[in-house]
Amino acid sequence: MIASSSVYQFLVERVIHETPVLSSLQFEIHRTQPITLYSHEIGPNPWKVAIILSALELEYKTIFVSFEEVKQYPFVDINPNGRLPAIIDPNQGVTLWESGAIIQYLIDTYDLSHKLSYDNIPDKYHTQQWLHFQMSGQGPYYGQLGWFKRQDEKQSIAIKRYSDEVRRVTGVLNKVLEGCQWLVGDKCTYTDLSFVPGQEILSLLSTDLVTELASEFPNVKAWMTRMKKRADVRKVLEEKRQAMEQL
Ligand SMILES: N[C@@H](CCC(=O)N[C@@H](CS)C(=O)NCC(=O)O)C(=O)O
Repeated sequence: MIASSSVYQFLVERVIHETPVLSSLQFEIHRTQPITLYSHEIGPNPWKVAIILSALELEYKTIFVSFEEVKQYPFVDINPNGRLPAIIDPNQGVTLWESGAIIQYLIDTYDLSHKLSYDNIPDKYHTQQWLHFQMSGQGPYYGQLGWFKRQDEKQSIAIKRYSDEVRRVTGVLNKVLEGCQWLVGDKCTYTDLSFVPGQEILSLLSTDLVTELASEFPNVKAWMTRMKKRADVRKVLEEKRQAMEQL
């Protein structure tokens, strides 16, 4: 039964993918039941996923889970790592955690017309490369800066280490964006969008750092401004602002 429904799904997707008229209807076909996004009001990682869901025009419902609840049952049945985000996609019977894996899944499953992605080599892998950089560079270093900044006992060596890393990561992005609008090719992809919540969270950590980065790295500033003009990004950032207000 499972095998035949997978074959059916595969055939439907091939027909949709290879038929331009049907390709434009793909979202309607897939948009049967909303995807559940387990999120947090402040933490940036779930909001990366929210932006991709919105950019793909997928219906989703958000469930906020506190940092206490993430480490307990029943949430650890969804994500044994006790972190956010996680998703449940009832349309495909998929439960998934780790924001990079979730984004890749959403792109592979629902971006069949490559609105936010590429299917050519090397662009397909260059977009993945930048997502890995977001996950291994921006995500952890910015997260650690946030953690050390929140402690009552300030560890200046750790704060310096992670502020320097934030500056280094932003510098890498600034260099590659010189003369370019987007990280890969000529369109805004999922990988560009995945950097938005992380860069935005800096304003909660240090206004001085934000001011310094804006003047040192104008390409990153312009890139963020371009993305924050998108309706989907604006909508999600506004949802985050409202969610934080309710805390
Ligand atoms: N690599 C993970 C990181 C997830 C992560 O650290 N999420 C934060 C929220 S943005 C969290 O759940 N923190 C709870 C905790 O640290 O206990 C991902 O990208 O999904």
